[in-house]
Amino acid sequence: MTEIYEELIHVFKKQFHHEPTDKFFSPGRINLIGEHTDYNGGHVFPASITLGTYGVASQRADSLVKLYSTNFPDEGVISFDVNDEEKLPGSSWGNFVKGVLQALRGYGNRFEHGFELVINGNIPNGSGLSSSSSLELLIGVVAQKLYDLKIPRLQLVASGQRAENDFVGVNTGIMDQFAIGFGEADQAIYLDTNTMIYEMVPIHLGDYVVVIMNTNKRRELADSKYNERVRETQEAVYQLQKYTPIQYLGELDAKTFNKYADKLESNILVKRARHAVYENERTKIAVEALKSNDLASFGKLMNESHQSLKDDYAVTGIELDTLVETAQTVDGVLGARMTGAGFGGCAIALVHQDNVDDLKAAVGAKYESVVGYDPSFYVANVGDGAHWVGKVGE
Ligand code: GAF
Repeated sequence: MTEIYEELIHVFKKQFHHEPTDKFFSPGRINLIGEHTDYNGGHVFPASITLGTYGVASQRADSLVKLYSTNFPDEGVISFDVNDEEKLPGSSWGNFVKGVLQALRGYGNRFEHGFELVINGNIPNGSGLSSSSSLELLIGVVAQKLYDLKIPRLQLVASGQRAENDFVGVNTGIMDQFAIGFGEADQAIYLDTNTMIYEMVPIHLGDYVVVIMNTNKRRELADSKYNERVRETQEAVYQLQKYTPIQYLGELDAKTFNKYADKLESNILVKRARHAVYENERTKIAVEALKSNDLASFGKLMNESHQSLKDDYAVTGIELDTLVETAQTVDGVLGARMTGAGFGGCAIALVHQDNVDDLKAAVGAKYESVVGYDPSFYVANVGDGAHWVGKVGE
């Protein structure tokens, strides 16, 4: 970690000709179970991981923001006024920064000065481990520290989500930003996205580990398909409201849903809504299983979750299915499922530590033969949420 900051300070001095004042870190996340439930008012069970976005920054005397990422050197230094509301052209990562600043202003925060920021992220790009939310929360903690703002954590989290929704145009739920804003080492977060009540649950896996399996697939059209699922489940709610007074599918248990399912006007809507309802139920049971150290039941629910995301929600695809379905056949694997939005990105497997190499070998070989290129593997370590790391030089 020290080396990453030394390198960032070096790059900062080269770009801006003075030392930065402060160091920051913001993680990525995995979701253990509870997928595509957050915008449906259901439960989620994510955890922040030790991969993430590192940053060094200092405040400027004028109102300019100057950004540089060692991951995107071709973009060079991105520069704009801290209060400017225009989007940057194309898909510049600077738009996530602008989006968070705009959302923070919307909550009444005022910025007179700009800042300089150099970042490096080690979350694989487009992997579905939420590199965008990691950046959003990094900007949140940078603004909080540099401007000495007393911003409540939930406002930082909501600002990240608003950046994503209003500025970037993806209608995501709150899960990713919440996991990154509230994450703690070795704990998962059990969040009810309807009430926003949450509970930290220690992750005691004994001899088991969570392995992240990356499809290394470019996530084309992922944003538009994601928004399509949001629309479909909203439409299902709208149609069901004629029979039962709900705001979200997460308010329905499986029995009540089945009573009204045939009122939905298309089979597609039945499938989408069924996933949202059953996944929410599974998540509640899975959290109880983890609390009572019943990893076998937890693993089984992971498998069921993936099946539902494949058959009913249609967000997996050949790459994720190959990873997950192969992993499920390996000795020592208790369960496997895609994690995050899907359409590519990553899956996770709950596997005995002695079988990690078997998993990599079996899944790697099968994936290469079906998909034509290699997946990547990382053991997930659960680390702290977004935070100020310290002063430079301390
Ligand atoms: C993405 C979104 F950002 C989350 O809000 C969540 O909906 C997830 O997909 C699916 O569970 O990561």
